Amino acid sequence: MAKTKALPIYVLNGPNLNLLGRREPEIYGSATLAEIEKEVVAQAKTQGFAIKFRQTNHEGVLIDWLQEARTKACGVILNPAGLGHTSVALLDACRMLDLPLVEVHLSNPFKRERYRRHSFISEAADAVICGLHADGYVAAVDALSAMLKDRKA
Ligand code: CA2
Repeated sequence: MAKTKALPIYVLNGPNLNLLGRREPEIYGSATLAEIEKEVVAQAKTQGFAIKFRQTNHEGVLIDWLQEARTKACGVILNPAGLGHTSVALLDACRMLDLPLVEVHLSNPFKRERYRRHSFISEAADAVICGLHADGYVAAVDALSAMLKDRKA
């Protein structure tokens, strides 16, 4: 029987995260998104997973990628950025995933403004990691990898 290639983990990033590393390092850390991608790819490799790492400033694009993930990914790591606090449409797309989902925030939203304390995405996420800066993405890879290996067992 032909061996099927394992599907990648999708790492999806929302609005403004393309500017990471240039402002507010005390809140978000000093790594750029490109540096985070490198770390995530390296960590995933140690766990035997490939990564598709993307960022968009557009809600609809993020929804398209989540819909794509349903058939093209084995799991999703999502930093919804500001959309996590506002978007029911993004939550609906996450609910339709039927794949393990880890929500990541670089900062700790609970330490910040009140309006950042609620995330729609958390209602659909299997795990939420926040406040670890770039290390949170690496932790998310480990968490997702453990969930995927549990599912297989
Ligand atoms: O802590 C996170 O990862 C956030 O998802 C980042 C969002 C914020 O609205 C959420 O409350 C928490 C903001 C992303 C903005 O990204 C930049 C960070 C620093 C410099 C430029 C952009």
